[in-house]
Formats: sequence, structure tokens, C-alpha cells
Amino acid sequence: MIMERLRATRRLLNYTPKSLFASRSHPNSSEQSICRSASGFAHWGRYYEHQKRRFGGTVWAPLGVLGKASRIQCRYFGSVAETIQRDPSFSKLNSDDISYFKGILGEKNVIQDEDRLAFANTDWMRKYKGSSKLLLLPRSTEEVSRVLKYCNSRRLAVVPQGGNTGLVGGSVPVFDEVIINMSSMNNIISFDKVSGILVCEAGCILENLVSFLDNQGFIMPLDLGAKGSCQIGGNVSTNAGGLRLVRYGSLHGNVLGIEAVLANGDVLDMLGTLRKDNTGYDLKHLFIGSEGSLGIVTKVSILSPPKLSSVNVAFLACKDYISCQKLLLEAKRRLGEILSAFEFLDNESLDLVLNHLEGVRNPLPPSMHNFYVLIETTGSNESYDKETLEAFLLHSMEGGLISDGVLAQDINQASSFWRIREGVPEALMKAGAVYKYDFSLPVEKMYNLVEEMRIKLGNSAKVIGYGHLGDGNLHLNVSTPQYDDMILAQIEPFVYEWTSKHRGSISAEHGLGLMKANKIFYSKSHRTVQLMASIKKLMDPNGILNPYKVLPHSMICDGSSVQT
Ligand code: FAD
Ligand code: 2HG
Ligand code: ZN
Repeated sequence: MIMERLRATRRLLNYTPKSLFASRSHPNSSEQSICRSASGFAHWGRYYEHQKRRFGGTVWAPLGVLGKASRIQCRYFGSVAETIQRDPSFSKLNSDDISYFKGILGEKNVIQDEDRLAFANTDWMRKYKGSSKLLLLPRSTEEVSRVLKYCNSRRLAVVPQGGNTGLVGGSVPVFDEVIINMSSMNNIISFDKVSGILVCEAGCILENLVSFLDNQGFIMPLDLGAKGSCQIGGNVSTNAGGLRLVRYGSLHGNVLGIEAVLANGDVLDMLGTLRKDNTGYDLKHLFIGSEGSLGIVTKVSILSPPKLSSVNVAFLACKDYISCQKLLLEAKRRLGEILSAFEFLDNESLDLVLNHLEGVRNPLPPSMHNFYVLIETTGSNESYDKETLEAFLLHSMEGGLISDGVLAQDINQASSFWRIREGVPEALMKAGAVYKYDFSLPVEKMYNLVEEMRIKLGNSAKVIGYGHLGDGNLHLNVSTPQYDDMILAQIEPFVYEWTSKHRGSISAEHGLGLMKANKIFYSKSHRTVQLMASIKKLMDPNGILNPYKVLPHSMICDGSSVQT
């Protein structure tokens, strides 16, 4: 036993990668993640072509069920087993509308091409599909304002769309809503090297901002697997969490200002660049996480921390979930301010990645471990950071919290460890149908839900658990060969009731979108939701912005239920 421990400890500290990691290249190589690209996509057309390739050249026709029935109702697989009616108060698009939009945006930014529409109508998971006949690509705030003003006057419903990487069906139409995609608003407006404040347009792709800041010696306070496609406007609108929230906090803290266009076309200039500003209600927070239901975010100012030179990444194995929890506590205590990520995945998640993603290998010798933890430190003093991390690892190994582990010796190894963690959503997509849940739960209870779900589903599905353990955020995914209502009925409402009973949140970071609009009461009181509905009514009286999403549609339509 002691010999085994010693061997494991040696591997941890003297990890020599060559045999295992011969083929990996730069962390941003296109193989890294489905969504990564070194250059990003400045233009929607290129973006579309890339995404089309990514999905194997398939362009999807709208769901059969949306055919003749689409005018009145639609039904989605997965998490929305209920029927949704098209709101009859919305107008239908006509040729005058198209001419008007062409007049504002120019012919080439008014897209009616079927292939491109099929793509924009379909979400990343290929689970939610709308039947919009129009995609608009505004290039300025002024254009967004004119488009919305017109849509509001005509009662044409719209869907704001960023990189379309959302996981809750919020970024695509439910019926025939006009899609307003922000990818043509992708300019960096200013960067202040003294304060680290970046001001940019909402359509900037996250990875492009990361590259820009990297050249300036700064970083984005936000990082996620979808960075090669998602846009900062989408990130702000979903209040995306991601891989480094444990260190840099949420966008509510990092976003200093926002410019947004309201449903009636009014432009709200809240694009402050001040760290401190207590003049009245801080309305920008309403737009952070409101998923396009209150306005379209057109510009953002964001505080970026300086880039620090010393980054270390360890990939560790733990025998049980209790050890993962204790390791987290130790990491917080012993690594303190240099801890920049604490991610976990269970054995089933790792298996999925190894079985479905090419070129991904387990850096540990094949042996049965139940859990894996990825720890990253970021600091400014290389020798101090390394010593601190190594001392922590040795201590944890000796205390039995870690059963095995490897410490990356260079950037390629570090990125190959990250690839394992970031690759889970992609591997799930390749495995078949997936029921995706994103819970905030007390860390000590979190994994019980995965175990209970496994018992409930038996052999009929694979249940996997992973996520941002450092933030108490569990990604519970149920993977099956195809969608099946019987499986869904075993998962829901069970998982929501369980989460509510443990005072968790049914959406830690992905939002509510269409998937969970009617589930909000599991996490918020009736009174709170009523107030939200009143705010929505005040800001978007005709309900044209991203209808059927975020809040229960009945509360938006029924005037009596939104009184405060
Ligand atoms: P979209 O998907 O286009 O839109 C998302 C929502 O925001 C929609 O409701 C849309 O209407 C609205 N919206 C978009 N742009 C605007 C705008 N300018 N103004 C107003 N509303 C707008 N999420 C996390 O939080 N953490 C993760 O770690 C994470 N990892 C992911 C990994 C993968 C592989 C994938 C596919 C997704 C991941 N996500 C994660 C989910 C998703 O990437 C985030 O929600 C992201 O912030 C969405 O950005 P987007 O530009 O793609 O927005
Ligand atoms: C992640 O952390 C994303 O990888 C996606 O939030 C989570 O696929 C999921 O469930
Ligand atoms: Zn996540």
C-alpha cells in the first residue's frame, strides 16, 4: 500500500508525458474543442460555414412536427414535453416587412436563404428547432434600434441570437420569430491598459477577446468550452459561469457597463467604465442573465484582470465523492488566492470522453477510479506557486484524498487535461440523445442526486455527473441512444423536486430558456416571479422579445397575474 502511494506520488511530481501526449499541439488548436478556433468568426457567413462543417455538413429541415401544426403549437423532445401555443397576438411576417428591413440593413444582411435559416433555427444540441423565415444581421446599435422599433410597432416577435451555443433552447425561435443575430457587431471599441477595462460590441466572440487581451497582457475573467463560438453579448445575457468563476467571480461583478436596446427601440446607455457608481438602481444587472427577454445587449464594458505568468494544471483521481469534497476544502485552504479552477468529473464522464473523442487519452494508467478532479493554479511567482501546489498535492496524497494524479509539465499537457474536462458536452452529443441539467446544490449533497438518478433509471440510460465543483455546480446528464418520453418521465419532475427540496437552483449557469421557463417556481417564489413578470411587462409590453422563454408564458399573457 505504502509502495503504491509512493509510486503514485512520484508520478504526480515527475510526470513525463512524451509517451502519452505525443500528438497534442497548441491549446487553441482546432481539435481542442468543438467550438474553439484560433481566429474566431468575424462574419456570420463564415461562422455559418464553419458550424455547418462542424455538424458534418448537415443542414436540418425544421422538425416534421412543425409542418402543418406549426401555426398553432409545437412540441420538443427532451425537457419540454408540454405543448406550447403560438401567441396569436403576434403578426405574421409579410413582404412589406422584408422590404423595410432591407431598407434599414441592406439586402445582404436580410437572410431568407433556407440553408442559413435552417442553421439559425436549430440549437447546438439539435434539440430545439424553430421555423423562422427571417434572419437579420444588424451592424450597429442604431440598426438594432430601428429594427426593434419596427418589430414592436408591427408586433413581430424576435429572438436575439449570439453564437447559438446556449443549452436551454433560448437562442432559437419557438415558432416563426425573427432572428436577430449579433455576429456583425464584433468591434473592440477601447481598452484601457491602466484599469484593464475593455469596451466592445456584443457580437465579439469570446475567444477573440481572449486573444486580444492576451496580446495586451490581460485575460478575460470568463472562460468556457464554447469560447470559439459564443459571443460576449450571449455570455452577458446568460450570465455565463464557466471554468474560472471560482477565481474571478460572476459577470455581475466583472461587467461594469452595458448598452442595450429595449423592445420599443430606445437605447439605454449604461456603458459605464467605473468600478464604483451608486447612483440609483443599477439597471445593467437586469440584463445580465435575462436571456434576451428584456432587451438586446449591444455593447459591454468588462473588467479584465492582468495575465499572470505561472499556470499549473493537475489531473487527479479520487476514490470517492467525499474525497473530492475534502480536496476542495484543502485546495481552498492551501492554495488560497492562486486557485483558478476546481472541476470534477465522474468515471462515467471520463469513459464517455475516451470513447467518443478522437485523440483524447487518459493521462493516468488505466485503473478504476471513481472520480477525477482538475485543479488549476494561476499566480505570479513560478517557484512559489509550484512549491505550494506540490506541497498541497503531497499532503492530499498522504491524507488519502488523492489516489493518483499527474501534474502538467508544459502547456500541451495542460491543454490535454482541459480537453478531457471541456470535451464532456461534445462527447455526450456524439453518444446520442441527452437530457441535460445544470444545478446549484450544496456540495455535500450534490452527487447523491446522480446516484439516485442511476438507481431510478437502472440500465435504461447512462447517468453522468461532472461540473464546477468549486462553485457547487453539478452538470447532471442522462445519455440514451434516442429520446424517449418514458425516460423523461422518470427524470422529471424528480430532479427538479429533489433540487428544490435541497434548496438548490434548477439553473446554475445555463439559464431557463425554453426548457425551464415553466419550471422557475422550483427555485423562485411566486411573488418573486410575479415581480419579474411585471418588469418584463414594463420593459416589453407587447412581449416581442424572446417569447415563451425564461418566465412562464401564462404570466406574461395574463395581465391579471402580473400585478405587483
Ligand atoms: P446564444 O446561445 O446565442 O444565446 C443565449 C441566450 O442569450 C438566448 O436566450 C439569446 O436570446 C440571448 N442572447 C444572445 N445574445 C444576446 C444579446 N446580444 N442581447 C440579448 N440577448 C442575447 N455556459 C456556462 O455558463 N458555462 C459553461 O462552462 C458553458 N460551457 C459550454 C460548453 C459547450 C461545449 C457549450 C456548447 C455550451 C456551454 N455553455 C456554458 C452554454 C453557452 O455557451 C453559454 O450560455 C453562452 O454564454 C451562450 O452564448 P452565445 O453567444 O452562444 O448565446
Ligand atoms: C460545461 O461546464 C458546460 O462543460 C456544459 O456548462 C455542461 O453539457 C453540460 O451539461
Ligand atoms: Zn458548466
